[in-house]
Amino acid sequence: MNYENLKKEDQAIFDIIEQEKERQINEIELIASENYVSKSVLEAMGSVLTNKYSEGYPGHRYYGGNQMIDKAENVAIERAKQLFDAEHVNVQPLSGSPANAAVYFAFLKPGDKVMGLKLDHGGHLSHGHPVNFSGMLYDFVQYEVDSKTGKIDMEEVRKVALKEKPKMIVAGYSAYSREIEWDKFKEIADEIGAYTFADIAHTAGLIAAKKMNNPVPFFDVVSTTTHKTLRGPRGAMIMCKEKFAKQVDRAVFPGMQGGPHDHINAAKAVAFGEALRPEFIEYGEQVIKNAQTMADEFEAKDYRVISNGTDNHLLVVDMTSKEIDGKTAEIALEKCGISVSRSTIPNDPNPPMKPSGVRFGTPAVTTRGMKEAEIKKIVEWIDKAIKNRNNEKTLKEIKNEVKEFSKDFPIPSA
Ligand code: DSN
Repeated sequence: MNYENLKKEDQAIFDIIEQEKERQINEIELIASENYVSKSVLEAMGSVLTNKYSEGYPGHRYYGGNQMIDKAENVAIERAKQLFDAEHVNVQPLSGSPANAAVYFAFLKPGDKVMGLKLDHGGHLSHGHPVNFSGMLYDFVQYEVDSKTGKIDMEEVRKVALKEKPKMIVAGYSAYSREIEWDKFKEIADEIGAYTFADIAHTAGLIAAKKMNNPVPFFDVVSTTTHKTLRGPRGAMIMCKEKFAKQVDRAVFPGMQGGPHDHINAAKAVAFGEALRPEFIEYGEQVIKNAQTMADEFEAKDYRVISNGTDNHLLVVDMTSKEIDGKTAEIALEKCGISVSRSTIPNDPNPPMKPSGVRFGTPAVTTRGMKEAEIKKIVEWIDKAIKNRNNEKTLKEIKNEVKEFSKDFPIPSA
């Protein structure tokens, strides 16, 4: 990306962008929801398409001059359909929570009963947490992971569903490391006549790479962000059965949003094009191998990994097994140039600001070309940092080593 003008016109923001670029280059990114876009995605995001207003949908806009915007949005829609085997796609949602709000708006009335996974068990705020619009507007009942296995027990889900008879069941999570039994969710929903809603924000890239099961062909509606494992611009989309197309589109616009972000939607098209290439299948496979290697390495060092492993791109580690909380671990690792996010563990006795766990993810490091050997090295550093969390000198030494190591793994868009 050429920032020549920015450098001349706005030194303050230019400097901040340069500093952030340096941080990304010199540090290791293990936040499970982050990734690095390609140069092509970045270029589309930085294009003149941002100048346009285009309320409505291709062929039916409320503003003139949308011939090219229509083409770009249609390319995004067609590629998304191909990637996920979707009947209908709306690429306009601005981000994950607004996409989920539009889904609820399309299928439910305020006060309707919905079933979602509890936040501290791996769910998302927008799946019914009381501080979120979802928990305030809808009557959410929550299911949990099994306290022994750390996995979702479909018999328990069925029991809650039969007892509560929700109008919609939500599956798909933010901090759950196992394959999801979409078919069983569908069976249970059919038993009680509930809608099925999958939020695949975290695993969309792995599903697109055909490395995890795809709920899109048989769930009523599926939302995803586009910037996590899918490696596109920051945004979202909704996929649904053709019979729900109208109500979903109307919920997004004019129900929830005004003008779509056309530059972002074009960048989504670019990212979907990249995800359709064979290299993306290799990427998805390596993301999972890296996460599994990381889980094995942590277990070998006596850390408790929730559910004893992972089937996807992330793992949640109970840091109290090393007498440290998630926040203190996050801060110690940040001092070493390793970014992670603190996380609750199932039935966490500690509060969300200082929870017991840390969530680690491999999408970003895999984009940089890191493989199993590098993951082992990273876990060595993490373990050393945790053990030496009060030793600023050691943390600084690790930071220098991380910086040196990172030089060999360029970031595509930096
Ligand atoms: N913030 C995202 C994550 O980290 O999982 C979810 O919205």
